[in-house]
Amino acid sequence: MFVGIERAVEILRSNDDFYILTHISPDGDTLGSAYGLCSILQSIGKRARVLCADEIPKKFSYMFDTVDNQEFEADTIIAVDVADAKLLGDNIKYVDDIVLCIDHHISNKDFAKNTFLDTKAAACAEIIYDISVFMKTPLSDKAAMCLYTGISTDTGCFKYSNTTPKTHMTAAKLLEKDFIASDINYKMFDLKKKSMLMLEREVIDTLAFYADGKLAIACVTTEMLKKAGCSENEDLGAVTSIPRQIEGVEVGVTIKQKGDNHYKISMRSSALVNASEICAFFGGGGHPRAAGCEFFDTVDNIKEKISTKIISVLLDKE
Ligand SMILES: [Mn+2]
Repeated sequence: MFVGIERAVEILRSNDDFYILTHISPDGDTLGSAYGLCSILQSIGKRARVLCADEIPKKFSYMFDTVDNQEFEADTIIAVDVADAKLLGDNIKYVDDIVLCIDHHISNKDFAKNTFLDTKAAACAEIIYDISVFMKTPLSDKAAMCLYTGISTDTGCFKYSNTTPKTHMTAAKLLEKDFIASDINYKMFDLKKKSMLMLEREVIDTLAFYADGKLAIACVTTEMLKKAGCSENEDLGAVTSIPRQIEGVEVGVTIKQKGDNHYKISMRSSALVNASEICAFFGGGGHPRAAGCEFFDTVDNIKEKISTKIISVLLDKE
């Protein structure tokens, strides 16, 4: 059931022992929201722990020590930035007990008992900040750093079209706290491992263009990950953005291998095309400009299916 901030806050206030679940392939927003909320709850004397079904990439490790990580059995389960129960990974075991989901995805499936959804928020971390203001809880420097990470990463460092005046005003409030935002943004956006640069070179070689260059499709196979020296669960955000960096490309697609004939698709689009709708056609979802779906098929078949669909959408726009 969709609820407002009052009900969300009532759930947070009236309970004491929380698990905060993130989505799998954790990003800066799900982690920043979870650690930020964890801090806030701990600061008002509650017990809280962040649980992620996947290993957390090292570049986010600075968020670990922002909270007290002691283990305990929770009685209240919350999910943050999780649009669909299947994104919980192994934490799906908690699904029937999730009393509150705080999210900003338009594709949110309302799988929790209560869902506080704000689709205007650029990041879930923006909503966590609103909650802290509503609750009048003190926000520590460390919590602010986590929430800032969420907002910065989900807006591509305030570059994406989801960035609103409120996004900037929230970030400005957070910047009043004591943490070094430029260090976070350097770590999130500029710094890369040598293996990732090698992988980018491989991925550029796979680029295929369709519809007079309006559609670009790139591939990342497990073979390529191995060759470049990347691990299987590497954060592929950098390669996912390659197709849309090319002039003239309205839709950029990255096909990422997950297993034998199992691939995940990341789609990034201009305002011309709704990536969320295209991905929904293939059983996926996401945001209008950034969405994803999954296929059990060969790369050639996937390319064929996706390009046919996107070309027809592009033709409709002409
Ligand atoms: Mn998010």
